[in-house]
Amino acid sequence: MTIRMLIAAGAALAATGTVVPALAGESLDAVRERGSLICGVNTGLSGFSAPDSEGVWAGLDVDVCKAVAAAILGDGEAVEFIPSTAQQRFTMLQSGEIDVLSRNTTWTLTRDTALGLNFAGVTFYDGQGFMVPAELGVTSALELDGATVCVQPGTTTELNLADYFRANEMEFDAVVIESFEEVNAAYFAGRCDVYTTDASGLASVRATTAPNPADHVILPEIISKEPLGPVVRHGDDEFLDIVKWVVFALIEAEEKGITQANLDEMLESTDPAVQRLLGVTEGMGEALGLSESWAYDAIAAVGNYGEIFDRNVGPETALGLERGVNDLWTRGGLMYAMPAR
Ligand SMILES: N[C@@H](CCC(=O)N[C@@H](CS)C(=O)NCC(=O)O)C(=O)O
Repeated sequence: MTIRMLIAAGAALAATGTVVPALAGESLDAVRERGSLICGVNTGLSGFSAPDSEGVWAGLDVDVCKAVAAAILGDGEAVEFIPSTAQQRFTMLQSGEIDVLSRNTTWTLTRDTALGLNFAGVTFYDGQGFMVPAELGVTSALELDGATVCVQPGTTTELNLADYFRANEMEFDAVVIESFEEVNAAYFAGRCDVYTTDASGLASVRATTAPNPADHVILPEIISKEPLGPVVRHGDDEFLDIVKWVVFALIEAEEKGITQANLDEMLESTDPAVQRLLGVTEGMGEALGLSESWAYDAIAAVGNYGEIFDRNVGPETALGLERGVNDLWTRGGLMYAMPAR
């Protein structure tokens, strides 16, 4: 055998022989049989997941579920949304009541291990902040010694709050309320001096729930890292792979300039990476146990990551968030898709 023949044989193997057909895991089978994805969301956090007056869910976390449903079933509307409080969410996933949790949930070590769950990526890099009534005249979190703080249980928020005050030798009284509606009502009724949660959550609560948003100030300190993303159960690698690669596909679509509007033109692209992602070159779908149009269908349903961000939480929305660290790595942010090949 010549060296040339060896290289050719190796290339052929790399192209075909190494692909092990994906075994359909339990979750994928269940979603297919049911004809819909059951997605756990929150009870109504505008920008991330909230129902409108007709009960139609919208938000960044909602779009992630729609993208997964589109990739599996070819239909982004084939999703049933189940609301959960912070405290209920992990039990719902562990018990099989939901297939995937997409609910501003922070990726932490214990959730990813001891709780029997797997995080499938990061769809929003966040951090915890504080909001106070402007009339208090507070300008820094370090002035909050002795404050009463409204917080929801079962959150990283509650834990970071205690860490931050202890580290800075400050005292606080927590007002711990499970229901989101009630914790908001308590803060706006003046039952606590401070509201703490993820900075995106503060922006959402201030823009959509405050009687007058200008009456509330979000303090400059960000006291934690809150990488938020979709979660699945341990023990179903195929389903984990699917959710993970759908998230990457949405990011890669933005990296490659593929949008909901130009998707069909992009089928003509001569870029091999675009051809692979959109299934023009076959193989990625088969590797995931899905149809070759999985990424095409996901992007057709909700657009690329940047479109999802802008539509739900970006500068033109009520939340008015900048891309910041959620921008693509090529523009100085953290969003980076692993290569689809
Ligand atoms: N990212 C944090 C906090 C998540 C959280 O539950 N935040 C609250 C406050 S923004 C929330 O989403 N509430 C909405 C609800 O309970 O429906 C975590 O994973 O623990």
